[in-house]
Amino acid sequence: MTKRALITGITGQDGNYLAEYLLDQGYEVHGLVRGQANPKVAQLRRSHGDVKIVQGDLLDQGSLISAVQQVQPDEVYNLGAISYVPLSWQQAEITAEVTGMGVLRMLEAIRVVSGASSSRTTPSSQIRFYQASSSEMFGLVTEATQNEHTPFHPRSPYGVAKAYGHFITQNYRESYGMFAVSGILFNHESPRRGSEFVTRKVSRAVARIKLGLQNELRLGNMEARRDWGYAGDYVRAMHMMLQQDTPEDYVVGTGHTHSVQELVEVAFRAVGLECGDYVVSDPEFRRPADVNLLCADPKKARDKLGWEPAMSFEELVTRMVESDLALFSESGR
Ligand code: NAP
Ligand code: G4F
Repeated sequence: MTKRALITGITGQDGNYLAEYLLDQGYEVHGLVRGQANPKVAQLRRSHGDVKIVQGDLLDQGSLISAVQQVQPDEVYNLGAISYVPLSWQQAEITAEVTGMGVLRMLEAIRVVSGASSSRTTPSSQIRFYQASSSEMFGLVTEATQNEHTPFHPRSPYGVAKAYGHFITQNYRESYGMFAVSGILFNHESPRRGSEFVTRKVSRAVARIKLGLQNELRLGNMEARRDWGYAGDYVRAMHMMLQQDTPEDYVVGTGHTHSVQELVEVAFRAVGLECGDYVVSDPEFRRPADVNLLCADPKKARDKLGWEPAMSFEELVTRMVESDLALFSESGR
């Protein structure tokens, strides 16, 4: 029988890759969108015409219940969030509502529709739930690598909201016997990454500088280190987690860490330029509190899921720069 998936955050980077992956696996894919006016919805219809659109908002409980009732999914992937960390200081309350409370609302929608009442009763239909947890929850780390047992010390309102989403998912699993899991994903990027995130900001700027459309790149904390992987690899891990016999949480990352400085050097090297000639330090892009080091210990995902990332950091950055070069060569601005 054809499996049915409901994806929140379908217009985002991961939603896009996951929809593509699940369609390839033969799924019927439904994407929750807030409004049809969003240009990304039209773009999604053009690029992934087989995705069925369902209306709903993580701020609105009734709309989520209706969406789950309408779609009757086998699997729900909750990728919707306010995901840009700096915005979470400017809009802390709405971040808590969407990124944190939105998880509770989605779990409630599943609980109500599937009739789960307590851990002693088995829900009439097992809708499997994936929560997009984040390595931002680790925050101020004291260990060189982070795994499923590393304590959380979030450094942003976003990280705090994600920690709530993580624990409420665990709680619904334990309280109601739901198949609800969290993937604690480290940073993952692609040519489809939003332009506000540092990798894409860099790849766009390098392409534009190479084409003579821009003459500098202004950045904040260049010492911050991240475990950067390719988004296309990470959506496979999300799917794998929902195919297991038991619901468990997993850390997903490459196990390698690089600084923003290294990212910039690789990106400029890809077009034969020296980064020192173009990069300007700008306090505007520094955060009230930053996460200085993230590096995954993905042993559990490797051993239990058999998941491995396929793309290296250098290849990822080079591909992003090449994609932006093609984009800006075509548009000329
Ligand atoms: P993204 O590109 O920023 O996409 C976010 C999605 O959330 C968009 O589709 C957006 O829809 C949707 N959204 C925002 N507010 C909503 C609301 N009120 N109701 C329903 N949907 C709403 O994020 P991403 O990079 O694909 O990440 C996917 C998920 O993984 C997010 O939860 C993120 O926090 C988490 N995560 C990402 C990474 C990473 O490195 N990419 C790492 C760890 C965890 P609109 O188009 O309508 O705005
Ligand atoms: O690319 P970023 O904005 O990603 P950040 O904050 O790590 O968050 C991303 O990854 C999380 C997983 O760990 C996700 F949960 C989250 O939703 C998002 O996808 O910043 C990366 C680093 C930071 O330390 C930042 O201070 O780059 C540093 N940075 C330096 N200059 C900059 C800039 N970041 C941005 N966005 N812009 C700059 O100009």
